[in-house]
Amino acid sequence: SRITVLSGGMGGARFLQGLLHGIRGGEVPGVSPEAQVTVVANTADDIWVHGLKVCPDLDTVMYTLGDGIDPERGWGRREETWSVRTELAEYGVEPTWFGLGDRDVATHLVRTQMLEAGYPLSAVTEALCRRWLAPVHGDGLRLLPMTDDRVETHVAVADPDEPSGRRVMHFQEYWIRLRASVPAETVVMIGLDRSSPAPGVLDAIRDAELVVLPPSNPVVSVGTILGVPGLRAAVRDTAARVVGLSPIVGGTHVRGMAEQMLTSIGVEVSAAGVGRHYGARSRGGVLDGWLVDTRDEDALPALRDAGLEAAAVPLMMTDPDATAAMAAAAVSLVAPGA
Ligand code: GDP
Ligand code: FO1
Ligand code: CA
Repeated sequence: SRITVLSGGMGGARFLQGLLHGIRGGEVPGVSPEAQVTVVANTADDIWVHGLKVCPDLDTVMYTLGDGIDPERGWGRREETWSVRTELAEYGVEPTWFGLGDRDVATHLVRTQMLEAGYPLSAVTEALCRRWLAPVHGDGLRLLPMTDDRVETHVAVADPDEPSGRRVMHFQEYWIRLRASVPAETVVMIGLDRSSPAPGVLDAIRDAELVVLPPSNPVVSVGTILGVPGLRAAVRDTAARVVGLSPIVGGTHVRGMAEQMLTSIGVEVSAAGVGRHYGARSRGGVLDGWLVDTRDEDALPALRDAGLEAAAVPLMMTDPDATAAMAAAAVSLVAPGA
């Protein structure tokens, strides 16, 4: 089996943990335990801080699946220390709001040096994953950036102190410093329209038997991946079955800022709203099936009217077994002849 997952950071990483746990345990019907899983990760969160290139979603997936993640924070390294961050703050060097961990700095130094030596982000990611993924997953798991080109999500918020009445900032500042506590008037993905899929990405979608849109942020994680020119069409046209799982449960996100992002693009903050936003492939969208939480089962008729296979199952990723069950439900929802 060949499965390709379009992932953001924490939500996608947690889903992947459960998916791999289930597959390798032979608990996902119709998927061989040796299935090849390819992750296409969002890179529009990427940010240059203190001269270092930080790739939050790539690193969150890499650390989570390599067992280096801090389980409480859900991002950054376990057993982390913050001396570099503290010293930078002592110098008054901004951004002091960015959580730069000492162990994490080594990852950013390796990445920045390789980029400056001319390696594309995909080669850098492959090199970092030789440490983090190969020992645990062998060649059964591949992590690809959605593009090697620079793409950054920026957010405009109202700011009366600005002559224009608004201030544009990097998405990381909107999330980390403001905690998405003010509405995002506009979300722009700088560079997205002129980016190209990274090597292997289109083939990973075309050659897959199953493409999964995990419970990641539909706007700034999956939305940006689908926004890379050629990607949406590749998903729409692949011979693979395409299934998604809702990150919205009971009318709001489980964590993070999907509610604010969906609102800023005018999409209803509901499991049905997101399912319709992605759309059925039979109607020009990207999905064959859409999984919602049991709390949202009243959305099933509308989703089916929209041309989607739909089912309601427990959708809280409380532990790898629960997530593996979600993954198995997603696979069987769109299994050929389902
Ligand atoms: P980020 O890049 O770190 O924000 O992570 P993602 O974009 O991959 O995922 C963020 C999304 O995961 C949020 O919109 C959450 O609602 C969703 N999420 C987190 N935990 C769960 C869960 O247990 N179940 C579901 N259905 N969604 C979840
Ligand atoms: N998230 C935070 O809430 N606070 C931070 O200080 C922070 C720093 C950080 C550093 C490296 C990294 O890979 C991720 C980091 N994140 C932090 C998570 C990051 O903001 C993610 O992009 C969010 O989960 C939203 O996508
Ligand atoms: Ca992210």
